[in-house]
Amino acid sequence: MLDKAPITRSGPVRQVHDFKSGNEAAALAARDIGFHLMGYFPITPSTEVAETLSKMQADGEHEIAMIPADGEHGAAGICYGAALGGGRVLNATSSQGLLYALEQLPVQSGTRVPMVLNVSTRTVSGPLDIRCDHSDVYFVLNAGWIILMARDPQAAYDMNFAAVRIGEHPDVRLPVIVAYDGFLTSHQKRRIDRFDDPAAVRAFVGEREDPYTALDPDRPVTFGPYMNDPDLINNKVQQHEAMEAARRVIPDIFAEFAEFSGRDYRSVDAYRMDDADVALVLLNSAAENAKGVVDRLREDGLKVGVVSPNVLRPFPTDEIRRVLKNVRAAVVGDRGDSYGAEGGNLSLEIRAALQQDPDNSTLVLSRIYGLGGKDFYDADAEEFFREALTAAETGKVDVPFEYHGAYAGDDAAGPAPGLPPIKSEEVTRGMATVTKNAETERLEVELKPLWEMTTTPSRIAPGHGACPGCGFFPMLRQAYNVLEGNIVVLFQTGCAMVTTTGYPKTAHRITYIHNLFQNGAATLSGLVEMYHERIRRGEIPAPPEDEDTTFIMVTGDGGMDIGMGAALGTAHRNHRMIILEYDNQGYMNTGSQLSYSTPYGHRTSTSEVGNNLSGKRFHHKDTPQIFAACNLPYVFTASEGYPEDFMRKISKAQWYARHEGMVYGKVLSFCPLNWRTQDDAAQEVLQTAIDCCFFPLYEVEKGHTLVTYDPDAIGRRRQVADWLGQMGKTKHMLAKENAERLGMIEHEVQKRWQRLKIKSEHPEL
Ligand SMILES: Cc1ncc(C[n+]2csc(CCOP(=O)(O)OP(=O)(O)O)c2C)c(N)n1
Ligand code: SF4
Ligand SMILES: [Mg+2]
Repeated sequence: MLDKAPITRSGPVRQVHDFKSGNEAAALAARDIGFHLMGYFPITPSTEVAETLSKMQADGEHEIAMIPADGEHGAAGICYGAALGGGRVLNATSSQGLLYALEQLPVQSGTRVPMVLNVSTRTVSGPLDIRCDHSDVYFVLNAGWIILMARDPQAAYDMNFAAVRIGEHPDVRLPVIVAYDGFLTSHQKRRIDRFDDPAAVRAFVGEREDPYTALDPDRPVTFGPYMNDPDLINNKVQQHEAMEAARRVIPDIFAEFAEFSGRDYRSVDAYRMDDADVALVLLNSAAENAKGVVDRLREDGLKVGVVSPNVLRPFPTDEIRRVLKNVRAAVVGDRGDSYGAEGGNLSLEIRAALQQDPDNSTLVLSRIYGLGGKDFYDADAEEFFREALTAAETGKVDVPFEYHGAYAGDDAAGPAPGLPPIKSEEVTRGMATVTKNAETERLEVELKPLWEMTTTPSRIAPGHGACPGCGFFPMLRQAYNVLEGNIVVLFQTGCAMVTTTGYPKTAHRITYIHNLFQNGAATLSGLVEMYHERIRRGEIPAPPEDEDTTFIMVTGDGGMDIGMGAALGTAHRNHRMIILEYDNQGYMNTGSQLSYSTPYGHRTSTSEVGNNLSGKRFHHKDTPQIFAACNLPYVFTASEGYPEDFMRKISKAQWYARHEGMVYGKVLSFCPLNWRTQDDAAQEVLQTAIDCCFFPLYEVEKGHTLVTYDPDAIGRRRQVADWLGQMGKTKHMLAKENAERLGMIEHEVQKRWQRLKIKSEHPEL
């Protein structure tokens, strides 16, 4: 909490050294600024901002309301709504997350609602790669947000303070992005100085003042009215003027910040540029690398320097012209291509800035470097300088645009083959026989003995990158034992995807597709329809009856948060496919953040446990009931701990997907790493989850619910507390001070179980 001590503005404020990564520094700044609210959704490498704040919140270090969104689009909406309420708002994201939020960004800038968004930059998909480049932040250049660049953890800390002041300036009133390099800055710890005088910080950031808020009953306001020509274009003139105002305001705020902190930022960072003949222009951490090379080349008498904008929007045109005025040649390195434009965005904008200056004749070479986290070494900077020196000497540019240190690959040198693709005949062994009971109209399944199933080759090859004990693979193996014929799988992003396909290898011996986990269901539904359409047109052979290809989307529980909209759309259209969710109760692939399926009170890296907080604060999502409400032909729950039950259900799922429409199945799937158990504890933990009725096994077939395992009926009912005591992530719930929380989850579990049993017992339900 900030205290109310008097403040002093003379000279740098009291500060302490710390050793922090860029993400941690951004989180510290958020704490020190005292934002009202953060709306967020995890994505590597920015997740740590929310995680760090979550831990701090649990320990009572700040009072920021932390709202876990259902996806970045939701997070952006939460932030926009909160900012309309007049408080200070924060978000952090990267890559696909930024793109998923993109649609909301112009809404916010267009209605002039300030907030701060930290972007830990990462390459955009596809293919998926989690490491740094600037292709994500380049996408938002047209979003109307101010964009500040932060070259190291110190700058990530500092720019957050500047961002609040710049964005909220009455002449500006725009949202602000602070962008720092994923991993290179977000994860590398460096020494930083952080403020140690809360009252002075409070005085520096001041109070947010909004001309209007959505929370003032005395002054109702219409935000975002429908607007047409000519008002819209006039409105955009105002938005343009706000950016122009930012151009004036930014140097003032930077100067104030310099006085406050002792750290002097300019719109353009110019290193040894006073007499430079050639320059290298780079963004963020690569520019820092290049400074060492400048020092070395200067020792050889070469007049070189580095230029690096600290501000991308508004683009510091005048400063760029000034700093490059006497430079004969410059290499502009872009960590992101504007495909087809013959230059990355930075080089295009620098060329445009110089072209407007009649006194400038700097030759510009555009180079694309470091995509997808490709390292940028001293040797790379040196090569750029040599190219610029050659251009300066010869007075001409031989290669205006080029990819640096990369090539288009060699068709002849494809990846070494792994196991050969598997043929449908090899895996169609009749391990499950599905028949319809004429009386009940339900499907019945007869399974071959388990030992016989071991002879079925798997559609997934041995060898994957999952943790020992991971439950996903036994689950998939069980499904593949009984599924017949040709299968096409689509995996949404998550552990199962990441651990089975690391280029150039794939563990899939059948056709596999990846799409991001917000849109897999829609993607697969498109493929399903193309399959049937091409059969209808005679372009691909019609399969014999009962032998249609089966399309399965494999998703984690997280995918059923962010991807819920696409999945529900798919369900309502009733495409002939299966959605198979392995529920490990969290976003495990990104380091165990809470999903909406995470049970109440469970500890995750965004629902931390401390003196002030005790795990997740809302109950787990009842996804099977949501899909049941879509009136699908078949919905089921299962667990890899009950193979025969699961295999019966997945066989029925295939029948329904072939004959009637969409199936959804949720399978409780063991995750020893993040549940904090022994690797071999699956059987015990899953059994208790089922026996305590937290995870009931049931199916909803043509609208009729049937509990397929009733622990009450066979005297195996256990307490929820027994299950919670088996996992490190939940042990805290058994502490005396958490008795009320324990009661809440017990109550919820019992309530849902009772309803289910009533449905199961009633012939109409
Ligand atoms: C739009 C977008 N936001 C966030 C991410 C980061 N991300 C990738 S996988 C994942 C978690 C997936 O959770 P879940 O579906 O439960 O699968 P699990 O990792 O648990 O296997 C997240 C948050 C992303 N790739 N794209
Ligand atoms: S984190 Fe969990 S779900 Fe992911 S691979 Fe490891 S055990 Fe499996
Ligand atoms: Mg999960």
